[in-house]
Amino acid sequence: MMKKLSFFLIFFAFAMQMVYGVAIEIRNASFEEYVLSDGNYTTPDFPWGGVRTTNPIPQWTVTGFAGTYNPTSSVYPGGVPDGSNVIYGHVQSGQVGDAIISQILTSNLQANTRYTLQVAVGHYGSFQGYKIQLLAGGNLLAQDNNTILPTVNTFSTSTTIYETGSSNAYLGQALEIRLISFGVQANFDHVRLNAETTVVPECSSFVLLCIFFLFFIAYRK
Ligand SMILES: [Ca+2]
Ligand SMILES: [Ca+2]
Repeated sequence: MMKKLSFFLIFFAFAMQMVYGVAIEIRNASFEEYVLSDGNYTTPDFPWGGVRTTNPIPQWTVTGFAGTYNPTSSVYPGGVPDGSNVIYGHVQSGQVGDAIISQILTSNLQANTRYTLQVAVGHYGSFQGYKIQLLAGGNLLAQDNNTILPTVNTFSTSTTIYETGSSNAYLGQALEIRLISFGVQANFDHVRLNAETTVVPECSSFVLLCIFFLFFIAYRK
């Protein structure tokens, strides 16, 4: 009877420490807000084609040259990872630097949490690489610095993981995602950020009580 009870208490003590997984909200995460005809794209300042707009990727801040793009099936015969659109970063002749597409999220960095950032990276044309970064309060937490090379005319998934403990210099600061396209050009789609938080309940005193009780049983034997 005592043995059964002690097993139950051990089980309960572990069960009390729960992991909650949530998908963190990213606005226009699949770049579908702009409706484009097949093959068309938005552009910040390219006078020779595309849809010229000051807001080429809604909800995202564009630094450099980037836009939303609906590729034809000759560009990506297997289709795009999600929906119809992707984004591209580009460098125009005479321009220097990479295109940076960023979004500050409404979620803040939480303690005891494992963050998994996933982004589909597409290889089209003269792909020169990319960086995918997770930040909090403008501070870099983790990044994928060009570790995957998708096969030409296909997408592959980049995964970046960052884990916080009970303390972290940037807790409570706003999370941010940055997608960086080197040169001409990287494509991105289907941005996902998942957070798994380990919740140590307030009744951790109960766990202590369980341990005390187990010691008590062991001592009696
Ligand atoms: Ca999409
Ligand atoms: Ca298309």
